Amino acid sequence: MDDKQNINENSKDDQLEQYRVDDSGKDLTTNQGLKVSEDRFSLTAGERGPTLMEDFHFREKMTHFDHERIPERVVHARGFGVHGEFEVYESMKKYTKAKFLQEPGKKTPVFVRFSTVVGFRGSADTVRDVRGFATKFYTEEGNYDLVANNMPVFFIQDAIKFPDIVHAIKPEPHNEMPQASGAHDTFWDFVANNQESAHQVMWLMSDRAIPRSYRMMQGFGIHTFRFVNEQGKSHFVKFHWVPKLGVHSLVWDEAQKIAGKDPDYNRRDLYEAIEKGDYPEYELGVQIIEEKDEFAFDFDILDPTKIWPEEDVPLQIIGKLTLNKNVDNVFAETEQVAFHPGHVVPGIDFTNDPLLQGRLFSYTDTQLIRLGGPNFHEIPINRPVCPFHNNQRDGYHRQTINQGKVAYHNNSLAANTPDAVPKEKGGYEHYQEKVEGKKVQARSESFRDHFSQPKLFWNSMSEPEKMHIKQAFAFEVGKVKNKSVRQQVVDMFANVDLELATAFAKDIGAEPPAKGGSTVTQSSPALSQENTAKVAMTRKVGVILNNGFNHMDVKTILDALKKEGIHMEIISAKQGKVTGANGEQLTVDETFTTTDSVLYDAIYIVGGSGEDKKFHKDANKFVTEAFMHYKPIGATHDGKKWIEENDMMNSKGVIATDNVQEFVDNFTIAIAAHRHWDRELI
Ligand code: HDE
Repeated sequence: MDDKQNINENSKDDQLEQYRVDDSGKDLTTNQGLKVSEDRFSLTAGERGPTLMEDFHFREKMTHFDHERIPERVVHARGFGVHGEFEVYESMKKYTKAKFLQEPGKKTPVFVRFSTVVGFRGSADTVRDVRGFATKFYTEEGNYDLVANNMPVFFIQDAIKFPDIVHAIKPEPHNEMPQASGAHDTFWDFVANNQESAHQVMWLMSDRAIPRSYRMMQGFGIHTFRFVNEQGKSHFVKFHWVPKLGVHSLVWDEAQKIAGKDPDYNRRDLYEAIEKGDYPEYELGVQIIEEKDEFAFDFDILDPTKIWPEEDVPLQIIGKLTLNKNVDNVFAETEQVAFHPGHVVPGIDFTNDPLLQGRLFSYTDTQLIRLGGPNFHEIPINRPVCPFHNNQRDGYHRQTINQGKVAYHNNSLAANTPDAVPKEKGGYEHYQEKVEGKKVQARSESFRDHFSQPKLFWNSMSEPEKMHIKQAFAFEVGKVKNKSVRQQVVDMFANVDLELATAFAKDIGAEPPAKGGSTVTQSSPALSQENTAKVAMTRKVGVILNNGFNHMDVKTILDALKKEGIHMEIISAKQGKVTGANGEQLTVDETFTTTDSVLYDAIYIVGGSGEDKKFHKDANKFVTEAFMHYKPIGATHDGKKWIEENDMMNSKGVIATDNVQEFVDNFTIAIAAHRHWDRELI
């Protein structure tokens, strides 16, 4: 094992390089290194006879294949991992001694895995669900894992309920339906009978549950952790990732269609962005509360169903994460990476949040079954980049060859090494929090208020966001077959907001609640996606062209949009080239058959003089569907007639003009706006 100390942003890549193998151009061998002369026919007794046991190559190949699968993660099975680096903006020395957070400019290699939670490994990306956002920092003091979600609260307050919530939301056991969805009886039965879930359910019914891109969603560590500084002083801390591209979502109809048209939509988006050099960036923010203020809030800061409103506890931006490399092999890296909230470094510690405490047990336990034994830390993606030595030995698939005869402590034969390291020299010391109390199975009264913060969330939503939440409840609870469960859900959410509960009660044939509604009137603007960053960069525009298009103008427009960092795909009736009025040609990227309106952020329709009935119909479908999903639509030249025909001329986000500069400017602004909800509110 190499004991190199000079760790930088390339250290993980350098380490992985030792394990990379390029098989191309090589001789075919067995796993024992024997050259193989025949790989198409097994060894048989005669050309028409039975296969012989003796065929070791056949047996080895088939046996390996038979054992290719490992159990998928019990939750977060479907994920996509990428490499990157984290750079510190501001030293956190005042709060933590964690070495990777001390010096501005310091870079640490990271591996990030994004995921959905509920669906099986082969399920669609764009389902309504929480998203995982797990980051492994390969620091000089060992691996630090920030295992986060894209929503800042959780369904339950105590880890003991985790198997229950997961059993309730996963497909029902008698028929294994529905896949990757909470829209069924057992999930909503769980919700109504575990009312601490109210806050997370509000987030789950919101647009946050259908992110446009992993590049456009936040990450939250959820729990309250501790920062501990060199002097041993502790502060409570919450971690946030804030995407530079802003937080943006799909609309529900679109999300469902994408699930069929391109189930890999979110992973493809991330993969392609990195391949194109559009490296996704997220800033790391921390909210910090002093120990003396532990009880200064009207909620318990240990309760994972609560946020710390950013208006009360400001977010301090301290660094930047850049994702800049796709994996070489999804199984070796993404599937085998093993995260654990208990992987901490000196200066980062836990609190008594009862959800966090249970997670500290679950993650190692799950890796033991999933990765087949206690040596998963030796898998290349999981290995720390700093040295690691101890007396742990043996077990399935052990790779390290520990030399010598001493595997115990204390010893004299190896001068009592490997030896513990005093905290002054970097040994981890658990924060010496004073704890006392009777052993009880009970929850503090301070965890009891389940409805004030959901109401704060509701109050903070813009009108379109509120409308989407109502529609989501109507869909999800509308799928529940059991009438009593539907009614219980209505009655529960009446405690949050009467208007909300009444609205979806009507849609699902339940009794509207007579009374209810939390009295909270505050809102937190930071919670609304309307207040997020809005940029056109990296958005994908479908450009509909037909033969006979105005080449000069179109070329100028496409070049100008490209300069804004916008990506375009030319869509036409047939693959090959499309020819402009003056004979110039452009290459067609996709056809009406191979792609779909839902796969673009915006549609720009140019058309062309040579169109026929079929082209007209197909192009019309793209434009009207984009309109229905509130997307920006651009039209120039022959394309303008689609806008007139569909009566879209004066709609927000529809830019139809032959003035090239005006078109480019306004279309770019319309793309940056993401969606034009005014159309929905009419
Ligand atoms: Fe997890 N969670 N979780 N979780 N979680 C897992 O670990 C668990 C929770 C999160 O990309 C599992 O390796 C319990 C909160 C992410 O590999 C498992 C509880 C948050 C990932 C597990 C929670 C998360 C996981 C399944 C309640 C956000 C994917 C496979 C006490 C802060 C990591 C695995 C990846 C994965 C247990 C709650 C985030 C079974 C018991 C809260 C992002 O160990």
